[in-house]
Amino acid sequence: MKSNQIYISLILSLLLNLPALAQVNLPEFPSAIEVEPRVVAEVDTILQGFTYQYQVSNEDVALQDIWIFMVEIKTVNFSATTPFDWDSSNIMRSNISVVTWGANDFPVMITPDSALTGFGVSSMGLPSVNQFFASGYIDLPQGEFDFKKGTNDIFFNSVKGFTIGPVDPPDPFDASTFLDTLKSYTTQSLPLGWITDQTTADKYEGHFSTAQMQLQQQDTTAARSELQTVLQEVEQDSGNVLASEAYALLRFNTEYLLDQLPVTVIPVDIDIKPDDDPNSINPKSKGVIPVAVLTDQNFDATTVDVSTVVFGPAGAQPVHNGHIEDVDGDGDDDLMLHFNTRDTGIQCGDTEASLSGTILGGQAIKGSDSINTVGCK
Ligand SMILES: [Ca+2]
Ligand SMILES: [Ca+2]
Ligand SMILES: [Ca+2]
Repeated sequence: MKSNQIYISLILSLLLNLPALAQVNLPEFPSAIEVEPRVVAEVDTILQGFTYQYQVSNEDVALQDIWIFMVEIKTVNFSATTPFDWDSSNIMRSNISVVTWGANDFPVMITPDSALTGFGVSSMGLPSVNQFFASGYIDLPQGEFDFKKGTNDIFFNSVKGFTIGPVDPPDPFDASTFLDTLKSYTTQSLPLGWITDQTTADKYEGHFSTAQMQLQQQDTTAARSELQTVLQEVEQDSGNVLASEAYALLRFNTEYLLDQLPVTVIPVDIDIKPDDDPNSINPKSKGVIPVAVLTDQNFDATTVDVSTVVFGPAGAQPVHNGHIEDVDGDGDDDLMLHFNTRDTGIQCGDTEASLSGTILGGQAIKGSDSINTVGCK
């Protein structure tokens, strides 16, 4: 261990652990708050969870170098990466858990009017509004000190602000409560400058309120659609009216919420080979298989988004845009589609084939019909 590392460990332990002494005529414990930290956080998805990357800068008006940077972490499952010649450790005290980065050497401290990247956290935890703390370098005098109230507490003797960091998803999960959290992230982002204007904040709060109302009315499909709109808008707003922090809060929490909301699938009636029963299919045929999507009192087949439709185990796409006709002669309009047999993936011995897709507006549909494979010897 380098001597300066020992020194840092000593000061960290002083900052964290020493009881206040009530003696007179001792040198005061130095203040570590003469720093002007600005923190920019960006979040990316990885295979399992997220990476949080922090850029820490120290404004030119600062009088001290930043040599300790801490971010609140609201989960126990995370790992940290550090800039060159910095160390990281985890501290849990008084219900606040932080990852702590400390500079090992003078040249790597964040001097006034400079910035440093490389502070990273990987976690399954979702982005939330978390505190950060930054402390200035203290040249400790020798001997004992007079501890003013809190000066031996790094959570006190540091400059605090807000950034984003991971939080465990709520357990048990309640979608409406989660939407309250999303609304509060929107509200908190405005004064922090992560959302630049009230109109944008109101827009997102409106989406979340609407989704909440739709869920109360058991309309999961409408709520999902409202949340998909949020995902489209955060992409458009990213970098102009949304800073990276608000983008991460709104996007990744909305995506998480969508994952928790069940996709409802409308069951539809299909008729494979409308003129045929049983529906004989030769899997080796170079021809097409006609499939009708039928309209009934609960479902209008003319609303099907043909571009989304797939048929058979291999998911064949229709060979044309389909046409509307009353296939079954019951007086309402049905949708007639054709699929190349060889694209369907239907194999000898299969007894059923399914068609799926969505209607215009996004709701999923699925229907199946029996088949009888021939020409298989
Ligand atoms: Ca048929
Ligand atoms: Ca009908
Ligand atoms: Ca019909």
